[in-house]
Amino acid sequence: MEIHQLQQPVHSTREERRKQTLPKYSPAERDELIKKFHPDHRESAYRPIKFGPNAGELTVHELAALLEGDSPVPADLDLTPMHAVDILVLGGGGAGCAAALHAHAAGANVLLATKLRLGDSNTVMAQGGMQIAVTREDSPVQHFLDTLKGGHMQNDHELLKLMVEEGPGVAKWLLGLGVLFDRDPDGNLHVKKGGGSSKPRLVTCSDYTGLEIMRVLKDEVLNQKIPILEFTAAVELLSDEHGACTGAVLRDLDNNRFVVVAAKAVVMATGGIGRLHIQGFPTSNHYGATGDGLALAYRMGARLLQIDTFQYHPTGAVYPEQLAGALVTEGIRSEGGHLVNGKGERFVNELDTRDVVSSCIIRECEEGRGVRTMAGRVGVWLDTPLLELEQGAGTLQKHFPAMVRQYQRYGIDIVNDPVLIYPTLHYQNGGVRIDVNSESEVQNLFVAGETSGGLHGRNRLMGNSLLDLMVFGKRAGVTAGGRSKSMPQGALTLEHLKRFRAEGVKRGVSSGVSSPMVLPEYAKKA
Ligand code: MEZ
Repeated sequence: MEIHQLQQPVHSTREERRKQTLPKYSPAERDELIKKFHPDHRESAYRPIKFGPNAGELTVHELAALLEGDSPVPADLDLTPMHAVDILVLGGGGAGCAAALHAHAAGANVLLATKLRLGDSNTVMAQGGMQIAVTREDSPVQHFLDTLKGGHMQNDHELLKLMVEEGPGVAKWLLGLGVLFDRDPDGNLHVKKGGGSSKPRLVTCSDYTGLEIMRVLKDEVLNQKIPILEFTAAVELLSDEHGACTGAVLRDLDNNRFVVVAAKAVVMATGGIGRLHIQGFPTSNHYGATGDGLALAYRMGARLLQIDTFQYHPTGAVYPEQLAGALVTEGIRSEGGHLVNGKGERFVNELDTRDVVSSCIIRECEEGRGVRTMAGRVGVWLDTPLLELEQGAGTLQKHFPAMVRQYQRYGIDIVNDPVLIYPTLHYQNGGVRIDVNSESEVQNLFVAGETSGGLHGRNRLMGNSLLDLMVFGKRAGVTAGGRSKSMPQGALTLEHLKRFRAEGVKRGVSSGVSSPMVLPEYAKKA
């Protein structure tokens, strides 16, 4: 059947659905749905990690292989440094740039190395906003409670408290740097409501919030003349005789040569893991999101948290094939867009938390109420034309210009036609355990942003990732930058790697996997 014919039930049921209010599921129903349909609960997707700090714990096969994989760095590599700095920042996304700027402001000599171009990151993929309690009707306490509930009460309370309390300061800093957040007619910051939140709390830049923030951060890194190495990927960390972090081995992707950097402290902000395509899921993540930081920190001895839980964003594009996995912002549901199955029925309150909504979409598809494309993908509809009816003609173009354009490029007009969606691998809920200053269990190894874990519990709320990057990027930069002034450079060794390799041999593990992955597997086959 042609896609237009498949869309008919959405058009024919729209008027009826407009009168409907769907109740939210009870806590018991939510738990049951998640256990039955959420990909985190597919037992066959998991196995215990064989060695290292998280030995015996379960994670997905793709990540376990990466953690147990072998470094490309030979044990006898000449460790004469090509660069010697106070702070080495790994990663050129939001957390990396924030850390670099704050370390620089603290008087440290900073080098920022990034595997692709400055700004290529999941930060730019965060479309729908950043949660900050900025209105009179809201408070950091309310933000704390919503986030805790969304995270199934598994969030680190100390980290969460800091994040919500420091939110307003982050908004001020970004405004000062020139981020053009949306405003109300009276000039106040305009806020929108996201899934799982009790109050409108998302500050936005239309549907390209992360892109706008990144534009400004990139400019500022350049303005401050912070040295940058682009197309240079971190492939190993360096340690001294006490196991503290003292720098990194990078690989110049232009000529494949190793680049040794001595640093008094390293801030790892290497981002997410979507390009591992866990359980075969498509992803909303950028091309470099291969979980490199997790593997590097792990063999240094840093413990990982909650690495058995991942976020599958409910609305990833299914059609056209070229967009498979691309994000369709939660903002569309926040503004009233219905999720509709192949029979024209709504099946979940669209503003429930992401894990619940995704579970319900998977349920609809598994139970035969989904819509199959010619390419064999399955999904349900997101009724975008409804927004024009409810909020007036021109709403989509005004509030979601990036989304309109994303589809227009393929001849699809989301003003008149709904879009087909299915959960897409979006975020790694867990990551490297950090303290309130973003320091991992390895001394002088700081971790910020998506590579870190604990803050979001088992399900992150929309918009909390952008705030996380800014708060903990700053904390890493300020602490590492401040500390570096009174600290000598430690010795550069690969002792941790020798120990890790020896443990792997002892456990009989020889996976043959090179780790970190650096670029997705399919990039290497191309
Ligand atoms: O925080 C996010 O994941 C986000 C803002 C995504 C979106 O749907 O726009």
